[in-house]
Amino acid sequence: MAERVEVRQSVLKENDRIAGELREALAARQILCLNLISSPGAGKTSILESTLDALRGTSRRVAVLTGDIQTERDADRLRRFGFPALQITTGGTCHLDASMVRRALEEMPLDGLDVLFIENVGNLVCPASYDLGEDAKVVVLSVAEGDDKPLKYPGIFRRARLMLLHKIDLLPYTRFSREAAVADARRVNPEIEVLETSCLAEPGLGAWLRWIEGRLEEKRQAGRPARV
Ligand SMILES: Nc1nc2c(ncn2[C@@H]2O[C@H](COP(=O)(O)OP(=O)(O)OP(=O)(O)O)[C@@H](O)[C@H]2O)c(=O)[nH]1
Ligand SMILES: [Mg+2]
Repeated sequence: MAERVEVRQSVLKENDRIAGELREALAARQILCLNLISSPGAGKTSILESTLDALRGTSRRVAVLTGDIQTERDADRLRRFGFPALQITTGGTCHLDASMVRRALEEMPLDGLDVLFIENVGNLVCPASYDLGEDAKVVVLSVAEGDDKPLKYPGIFRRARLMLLHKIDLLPYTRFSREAAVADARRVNPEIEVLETSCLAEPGLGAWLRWIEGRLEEKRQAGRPARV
């Protein structure tokens, strides 16, 4: 048992080292990196589809890495918007790690990008432990999943900067309490920001798009690191 804990700690340590290098490479180019995490089917790819659709009419340049255990389906969905989208197929692993992202970025030129979106493998547990060099983890909780998730899976809610309460259009058909979900998320992470979104109906994704612009502005004001 003690051996297993040691192996896990050294895997995470090596992951953090690579994630640190990725963070430096992204900071040097002033690229905002967002790591989207949720259970399967909460709506990560749909949110990214609508985001890319909204951004293609602007001067923003973005790219997506999308992780799944099998298939290229999500990358195929995301390529339709004219931005680079690469699938990372993990072949069984339930999360992305920093070395997978580093490998994928060897095939994706970073120069000129404003935002790199990473869609993690659908899973509320394992992806929380792996730093990918992102500026922020974004947890997507769809109202169809139940409002008890922040306390049942606290790790991701503790580490996320933002929670998207998604599929808010389905609220009338569920017993989901947005007040309970937000209160529980803030119990594990008092700083967590919360936005309500839907890809199909009001309020849409406007608040999310404005949040991204806010993070880009934050990044611009912080400037490039002096050393790189
Ligand atoms: N009602 C409703 N359905 C949505 C919304 N967003 C996504 N969906 C539906 O939810 C289902 C799953 O969406 P995806 O975007 O594939 O979810 P995902 O999180 O990328 O799934 P995985 O990659 O498999 O983890 C699809 O049938 C979408 O059409 C929404 O805002 N409202
Ligand atoms: Mg997906």
